[in-house]
Amino acid sequence: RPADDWWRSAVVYQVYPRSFADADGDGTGDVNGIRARLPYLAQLGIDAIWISPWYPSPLLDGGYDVSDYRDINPEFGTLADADALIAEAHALGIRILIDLVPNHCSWDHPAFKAALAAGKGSPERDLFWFRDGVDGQPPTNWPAAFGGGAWQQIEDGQWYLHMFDISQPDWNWDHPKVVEEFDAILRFWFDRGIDGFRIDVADSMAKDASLPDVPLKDGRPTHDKYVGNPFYDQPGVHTIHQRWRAIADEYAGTPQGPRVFVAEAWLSPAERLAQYVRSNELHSAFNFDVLRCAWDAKELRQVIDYTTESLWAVGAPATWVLSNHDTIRHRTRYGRALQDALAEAGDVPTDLTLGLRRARAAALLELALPGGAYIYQGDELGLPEVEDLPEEVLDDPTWERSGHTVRGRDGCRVPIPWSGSEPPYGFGDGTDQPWLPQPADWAPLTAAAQESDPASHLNLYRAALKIRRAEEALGEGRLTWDDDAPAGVLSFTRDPGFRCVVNLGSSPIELPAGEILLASEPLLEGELPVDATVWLKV
Ligand code: TEU
Repeated sequence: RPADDWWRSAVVYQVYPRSFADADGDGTGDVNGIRARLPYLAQLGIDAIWISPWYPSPLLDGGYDVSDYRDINPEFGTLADADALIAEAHALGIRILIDLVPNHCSWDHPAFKAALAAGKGSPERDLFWFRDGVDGQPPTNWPAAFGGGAWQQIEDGQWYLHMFDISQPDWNWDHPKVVEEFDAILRFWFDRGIDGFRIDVADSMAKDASLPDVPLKDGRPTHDKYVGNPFYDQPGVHTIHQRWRAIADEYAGTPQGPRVFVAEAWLSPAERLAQYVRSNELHSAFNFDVLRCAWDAKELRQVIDYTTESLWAVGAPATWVLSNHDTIRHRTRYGRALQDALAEAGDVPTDLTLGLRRARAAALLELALPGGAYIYQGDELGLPEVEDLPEEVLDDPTWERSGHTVRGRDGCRVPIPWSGSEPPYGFGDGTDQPWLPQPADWAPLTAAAQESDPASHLNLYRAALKIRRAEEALGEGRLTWDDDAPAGVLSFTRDPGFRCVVNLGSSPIELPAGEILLASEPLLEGELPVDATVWLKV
């Protein structure tokens, strides 16, 4: 594949730095932990890693509350560690994407502190959304993503806007200083050698400055991204993205090639998402529609078709996501009757054996589809959601802001089990316990335990990624459905000579002809069992 186009069919591994690997034993992951695990990632066979925010931050939203965009959180390491990581990853052929959080910063950011201190009407306040209220009420009825209203009142009576946590004030993107500041941040990291950015809530920076209220839904202001929503998917975001694209393109002539962006924008239908990946805007976008989809052949096929068609129509590659740090891990989702990706952890009965089987089948489906694929750390180990974290350790702001009614996203952020038979499973040296407790029954899930078992989840991923690299067919090119496949079966070919068959039905099916490359379950008597995928050379 052409070197400059690596991102069009890349397999990107998401590192959540706080929970990935802890080199200094303080119970929190760090940059040197990532460095130490680079050989593991190279052996896994991924093309790139995307590192969730690693900047200085009070970690009130796991680092999505940035207090300095040009440094590394001292809990995670130093800029020198980051430089070393970038160089070492590149030497192994692994690209590095980092997270840009442009919608908001932390209330610890010096610019926000200055705005608070400078007072009403000051130029410092103009960098954010400070407004007077109306009769003691906030300026609009906008809801915050983590519960409650989106405006916080301060001592002098003014309110500031925070679409997420109260600790995350929204930048005012109508202000040229904000625009210029982010230009400089992009260049700072591109010059340090990173290959691109994942853009956090890429559809949110621009706001309708006339500040209209949003409609009510079930008696409460809606957070829906309806067309015309005053704080999501406003036309102004595209002006910002075009500007960033021009900056990334300045690096096209460098040995590393052009720098790239992937948008995080939870927008449906895919035609809306496609607006973000037009040729002069961001390069690609997470397609969350498969993640939201139940384990159902018809539904999956529809999603695969309309997402590929919408993205291809603007020349962008398709992308596929099964899990991330915001959603219930898919092993758990697929083991539940209720498969909503954003459903609360809790008392829905879950069959984790079924979930694992489907996660194996889903991995081979995802990795056989055209375009880019994302793997969330620990998914290659088949980790389930941790649904029984004690309330006193819950850290996600949704827990606090919902008045302790929504447990939040900690269950997919539990530190990775690397080795050993008990916590901390090689996450750190046990000097300090991991920042979130790991389950007592994770010993069989450690990377070390799975290493030597050819049938393990880890080895399935390794085998799949090895084949994906070797098979010319598994790039970004089209797929062709086998329309005569039995009901409940997804079967498609990729040219040249590759077929993927997923049995989501209720009984085993006859294996199609071809040399078996890989299967998610043992194949008996020429049959593909239920909840299994096979890759064939045809
Ligand atoms: O998430 C953006 C986003 O839309 C989330 O509100 C998502 O819908 C929710 O987490 C699902 O439960 C990004 C980051 O991925 C998330 O971790 C941050 O908390 C958020 O932005 C604010 O920066």
